[in-house]
Amino acid sequence: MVSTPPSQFSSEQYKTSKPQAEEEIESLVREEKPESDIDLEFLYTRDIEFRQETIYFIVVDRFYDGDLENSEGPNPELYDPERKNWGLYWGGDLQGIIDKLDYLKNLGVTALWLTPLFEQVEDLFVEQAAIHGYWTKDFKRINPRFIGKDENPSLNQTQDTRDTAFDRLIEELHKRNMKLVLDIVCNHSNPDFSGKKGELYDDGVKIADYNEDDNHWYHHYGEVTDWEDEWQVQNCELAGLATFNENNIEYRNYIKAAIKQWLDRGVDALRVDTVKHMPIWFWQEFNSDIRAYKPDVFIFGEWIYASPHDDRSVEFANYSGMTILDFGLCMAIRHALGTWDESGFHLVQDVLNEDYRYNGATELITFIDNHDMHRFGSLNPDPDALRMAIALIMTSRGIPCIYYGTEQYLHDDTNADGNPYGNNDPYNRPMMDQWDTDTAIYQDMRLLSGLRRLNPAVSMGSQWQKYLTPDVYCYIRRYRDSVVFVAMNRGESVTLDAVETELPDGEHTDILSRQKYEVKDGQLTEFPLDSKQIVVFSHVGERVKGQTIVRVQLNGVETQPGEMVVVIGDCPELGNWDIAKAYPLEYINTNTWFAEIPFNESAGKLIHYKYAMWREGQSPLRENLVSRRWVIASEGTVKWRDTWAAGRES
Ligand SMILES: [Ca+2]
Ligand SMILES: [Ca+2]
Repeated sequence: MVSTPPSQFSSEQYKTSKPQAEEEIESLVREEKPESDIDLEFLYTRDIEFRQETIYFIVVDRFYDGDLENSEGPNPELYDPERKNWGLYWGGDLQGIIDKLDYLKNLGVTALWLTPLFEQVEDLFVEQAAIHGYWTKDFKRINPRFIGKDENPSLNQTQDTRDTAFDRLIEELHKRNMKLVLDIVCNHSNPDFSGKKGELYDDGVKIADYNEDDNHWYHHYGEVTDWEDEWQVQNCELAGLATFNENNIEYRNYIKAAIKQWLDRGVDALRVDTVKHMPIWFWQEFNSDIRAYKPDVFIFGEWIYASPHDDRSVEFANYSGMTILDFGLCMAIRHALGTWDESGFHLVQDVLNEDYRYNGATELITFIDNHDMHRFGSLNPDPDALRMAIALIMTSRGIPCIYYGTEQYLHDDTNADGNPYGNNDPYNRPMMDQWDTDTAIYQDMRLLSGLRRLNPAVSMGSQWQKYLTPDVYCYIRRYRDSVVFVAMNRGESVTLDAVETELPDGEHTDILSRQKYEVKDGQLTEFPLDSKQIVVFSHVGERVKGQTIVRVQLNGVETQPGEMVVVIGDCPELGNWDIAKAYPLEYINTNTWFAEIPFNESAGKLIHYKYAMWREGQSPLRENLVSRRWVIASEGTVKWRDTWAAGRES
């Protein structure tokens, strides 16, 4: 049972609210209309564009110690200045990240995902301190180990005090046009340590306790025992962590209010932990509320071992209101280039062939390793294999996320057994130990991050396989007349007779090696690829320009070759309902069509539109609905995401 707080309808509160109500009524009967406080920007923008970003994921404690004063923290026994005990804090903090921002910016990083920054339990659980940040004590306070010693919130400071290392980090990031991704956890608080469990605080005030749970903030069903049982996965505990009861509105209000405070401080995006362990309705409500509060926040979730073959993770990616980390592609790359599976690049293409299952495959977050699996370098110490894996995620569809230290070949192989699903935690979280800006991967990332921002084919385009064997992989990305061609070879040196590139004829320069190649009739002929070589050509076509650009994505339309999807509407940009002047969309995959539509005349106005399909030799098929409508923002870039309303034969 969820109890109602007794104070909610106290007479005192009622008295204080009465004059306000009278004032509201008065304002309604006044002749002049009260000024609208509805922010119309909310109507214009559905979500932020994140596809050009290059994300870098940092375990804060293991990156750089920029402030020796805070390292001992509230409990000095949890700190190991020698950095020998892997279960203890090693001193990394937010000042350390600020100190290295120029190193990161120069690497091509445009967004930082940091492990959770919330205040953690200051105790050991199975000989581990909460260095990872997933054992939260107070979602409204910062881990004092990450900010200045005198900025510690328990020293009479609260979340409202906005002059901590966290606020300076946000300021320094934004100054460099970089973004911050806050890692959040809604499923659980903290585990049983020293007889305590699930003690939770609201900006320093205790509000819940697993062992005295009168208000039912937690589920009490014990550990998950059957991972195939969806009810258990959603309601039972993971590794003894106190698991929130999402049916309790007080809990939901607390967690949403906490996250909104962090957004107020300038957070740009959220990475959400353990999304599989809460029902989809919770996430739909959460995302709806968060975006109503801050419309341009980008959100992605961790559905562990999500795959295009797993219906439930696909449903989550399509209907929860957030995209997900692409474990499917990650595992394929780990098999192809980590453990050198004999199927090689076929495994990668097999995953991409399933992209039609996602409504937004170009927004999946791609990666090759993280804090919960062997580092890629532990699977395969060959630096050239790592280079290929990074080049692959930085040029394929999706938004790449690089685990800290990858550019320095950072890895510790203690207990690493070569199993791509293996997890040598905590040894996959070593301290950054060098800052060399001349490594091959540092240089590649810098160039490929530039490519992602310069060429829209990489961030928004379709992906087409052009040559595929287990060892050699050539593909292109295409959007309008922009093209990127990528080739890589994990095997012995080869010469390919002919490869289609869709590039314009003439000389093209590999952006990694600056070597020049000749394209004739759209083909590379007698194309040599050394062992472990990567080649990337970029051709940037004309960019779409307009006062307002609407990025339109349509899902669920089934087309045959020769058929084309267009947008028609009641404004000049959409042909004033003349289908001959409709705006064409680009094919991305069998489920997705996309276009950037420039609006000038109709910027700032209400317009009506619908989709239609051009078919050779037949009359066009229009959507079977009256029309869709939208207010076009007066400037900037916005998105529409629609699903085809099945037409009828005319
Ligand atoms: Ca420190
Ligand atoms: Ca749960």
